Amino acid sequence: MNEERQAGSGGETHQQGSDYPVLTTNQGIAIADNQNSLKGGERGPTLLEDFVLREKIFHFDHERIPERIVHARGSGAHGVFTATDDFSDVCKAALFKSGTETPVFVRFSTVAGGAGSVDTPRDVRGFAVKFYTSEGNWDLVGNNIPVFFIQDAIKFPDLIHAAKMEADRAYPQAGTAHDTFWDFASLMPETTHMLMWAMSDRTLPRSLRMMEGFGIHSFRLINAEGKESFVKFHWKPKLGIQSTIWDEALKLQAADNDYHRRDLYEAIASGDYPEWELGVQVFDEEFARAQPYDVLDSTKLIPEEDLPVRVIGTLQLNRNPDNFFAETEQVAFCPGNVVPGVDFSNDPLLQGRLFSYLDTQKSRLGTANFHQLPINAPRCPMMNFQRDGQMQMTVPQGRANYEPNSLSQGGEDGGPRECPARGHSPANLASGERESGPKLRVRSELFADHYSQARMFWLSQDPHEQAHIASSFAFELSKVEMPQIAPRLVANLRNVDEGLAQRVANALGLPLPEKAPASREPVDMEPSDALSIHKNMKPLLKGRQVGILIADETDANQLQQLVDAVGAEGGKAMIVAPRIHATKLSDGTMQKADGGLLGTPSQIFDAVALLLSAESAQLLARQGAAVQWVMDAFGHLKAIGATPEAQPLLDKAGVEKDAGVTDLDGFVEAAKHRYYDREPTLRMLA
Ligand code: HDD
Repeated sequence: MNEERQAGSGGETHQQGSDYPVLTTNQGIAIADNQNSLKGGERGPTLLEDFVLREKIFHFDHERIPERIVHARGSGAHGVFTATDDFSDVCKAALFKSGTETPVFVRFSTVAGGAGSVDTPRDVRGFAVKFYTSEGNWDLVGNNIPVFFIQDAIKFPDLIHAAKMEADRAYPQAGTAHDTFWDFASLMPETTHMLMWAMSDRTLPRSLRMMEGFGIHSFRLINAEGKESFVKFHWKPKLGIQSTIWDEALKLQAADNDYHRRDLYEAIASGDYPEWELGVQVFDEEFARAQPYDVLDSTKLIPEEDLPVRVIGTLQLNRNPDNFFAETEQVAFCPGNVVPGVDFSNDPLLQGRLFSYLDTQKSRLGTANFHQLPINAPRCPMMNFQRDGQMQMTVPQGRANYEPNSLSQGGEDGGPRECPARGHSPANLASGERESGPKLRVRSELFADHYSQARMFWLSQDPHEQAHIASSFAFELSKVEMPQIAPRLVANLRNVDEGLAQRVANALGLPLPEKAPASREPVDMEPSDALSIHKNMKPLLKGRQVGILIADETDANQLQQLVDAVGAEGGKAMIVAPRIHATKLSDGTMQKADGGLLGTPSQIFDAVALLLSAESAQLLARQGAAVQWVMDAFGHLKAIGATPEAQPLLDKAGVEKDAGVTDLDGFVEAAKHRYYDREPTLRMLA
């Protein structure tokens, strides 16, 4: 238990024999009455001298701090990073020494919405990791997509202004389907590669536990001999990648605003700890020079087929925050926080970030002492001569507040000194590389290729994924009102793939516009399977949730067997019934359900089973909620297992037999998959 928690919950116990500690003001004065303010007479006015009331309301009035300008909506967890491979050939950082365990705090987020927005809009997800290493804090502040919208930090305020709710009308919240975003995107062809990812199911993760993470930029690593390498960081979820589909994501917003936050919290609380592997793509200048793209350009990735990902560690999230505000809200990530052995590249997007985060923390947390907050403080010794400032929490001892000093010669404590051997030395010093030139507001030549990798991404997707991308473009652009925007975007898409552009134009009912001139002709790149979700999904029940619909006369044995079978595979079974508190099973026992049918729609499940008697199935086939429950599970391409008696409900919901519609025997196996082949029979995709 840390000091803050003791201060909050410890203290003197009640004198009248109760176990509760005494409630006090912030000044430690015991409170006699927390129900009534002090009044002049029974029906008289409230008195200003009531310091208990004044202090309580004053503090309440100041509870909120400015939310993050981007990534305001987030969920966090504590965990541990374990180095699993000897990586000293590349990096000298202590956290990578094989077997080393480093505490971490991770915050996942959406980008565009405010702090109170929903968890499942179409949006990029932040994946920020703070490593409390023995050599200081290292923050790897990435996303679940390996590229970014823009190439230079100077465009970030424009991008974010365009993406967030519009300036005059303050909508839409948490979504890019509006004029200003697509106006900006269509005028900035460098966004095209990221748009392809954003319009794919990558922006609809099924769970925060089932998405990849990326450091995006090329960073530099240095080993003990001073040898430098470039690196790209990858987080690979042990549960595989899994996304929802658009209709499901929309309905999830209605079903559960906190879908991802709850999923993360419950998984950790139940001991089903989410895990990722940390992988690296390590390369040198020679490799960098040989590529048809610039490795300093954050709109480009390095295909894993060209440079395999080497796994060097495991991340496990194993403890929920004790307090959302103190930890998840106050955590302050800064890409500029690096440890010896890790350094930056000259990526102009990264360079701008090095300024922005420190600056934003001062504005958000109100003081340059934000590093003293428990969630931000390093877990290794920290000593310097920085002093004072708002909310100074430490009490430095002695006279030494400057350096050099000779106070120790007079018998006093002279304080800490520099340590070149352990200190962080910039990578280019280590290599002696010269990085200077004329002052220019330019980008290097290869940055001008905006389409080769967008095309590679498109060609790497399977036909279902391509249909989702084309349909998302069509959906988002259908929300755009200004006539010049959609044709301009489609004109850009012609540089990615003519078929894609045609499909989007057709879906919008627009004539195909003239192809936009490319500032640099795209080159052909081999498709990469690593870029596809469908090619990388793992058939697992672990981490997934199965909904079991029961009603009166459900077979008690079948129910128990199914719950056990799901649990044996690491899945979570959740029983749903029309009446939550009282379902009479076939053996006469009363079963309490985990959720009522009306409040537990099937979109929160990965697969559903219908354990119904003939009579119940007949009854439920006349209930809209039950029919919708099954219809949505089918429409969202999920496995449906059913007793033969449940057939009337399946029929009413329009369920047609396919590989994902099974009897109870085949259900657990079927539940490990999604049935994308079903989709073309259900809805028109672009
Ligand atoms: Fe950023 C927050 C990720 C470019 C400026 N960013 C923020 C967070 C993530 C990212 C995950 C939330 C951290 C948390 O959970 O507290 N940002 C990225 C990635 C980028 C990127 C992956 C490109 C590769 N960001 C970027 C640029 C700038 C910023 C170019 C400014 C020039 N980002 C910020 C910020 C935020 C932030 C305004 C808002 C809250 C915060 O920093 O702490 O400073």
